[in-house]
Amino acid sequence: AIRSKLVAGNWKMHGGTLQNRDLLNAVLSATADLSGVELAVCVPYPYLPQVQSILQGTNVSWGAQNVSQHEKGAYTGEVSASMLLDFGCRYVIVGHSERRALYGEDSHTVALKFRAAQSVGVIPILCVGETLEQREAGITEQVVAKQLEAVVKSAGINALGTAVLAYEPVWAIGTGKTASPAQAQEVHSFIRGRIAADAAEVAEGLKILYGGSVKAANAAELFAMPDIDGGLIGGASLVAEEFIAIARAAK
Ligand code: G2H
Repeated sequence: AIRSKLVAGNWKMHGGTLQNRDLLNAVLSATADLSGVELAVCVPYPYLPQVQSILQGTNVSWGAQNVSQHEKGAYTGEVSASMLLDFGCRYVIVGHSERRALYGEDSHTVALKFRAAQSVGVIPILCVGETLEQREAGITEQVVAKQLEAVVKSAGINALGTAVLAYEPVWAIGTGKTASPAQAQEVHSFIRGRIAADAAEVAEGLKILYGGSVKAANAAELFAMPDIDGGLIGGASLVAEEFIAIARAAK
């Protein structure tokens, strides 16, 4: 394959200094020999220095789960992209459905966050995905295309050359319901095809991760699909054996 796989944990609002240390040490010792798969963890902001000090120089990179669209200023409680860079972040998740649904982030704001990350060299992991209602209404492709379009219009198609996408059907997030490999592949292939129409090389090199109840038991069959380039892993990334097995399934 031309694209190597990426398995990224999204810890969401979980963790603690002691658990983080144990989890990361277990992952590090079990994956040191794993080549050809990139691993990352996206952690809550306060743990960035801890995670940086544990992961620096290892095979696992790290990042955050959100970023301000603003460069700096009077934005109480916000964290800028350059701050993420200060703590060695390689990645930042933008537009996760929980941010869209619970914090009112619209596609325009997500596009600005995407650009803020790229402007300092942090790689955005842009999440897109439809709700159950939208899937049942048969508008999955329109929804995903619209979410993608907002970013492409703002940042330009070539910006996807230094980004990662994650397809996360909202109905599969934290619900234990995973999209079937065929269902996921269908959307991944749609996304890649859409981008290819404007920029074939960008589409060919773009990693599109699948996210939504990925676990050790279903990772291999998802990762075997031609347009699935790894996973964004929530709940299962908090359990060392699960995350390790998922990483191995991406080999
Ligand atoms: C989807 C995913 C990680 P989970 O949100 O981004 O979480 O694997 O728990 O469904």
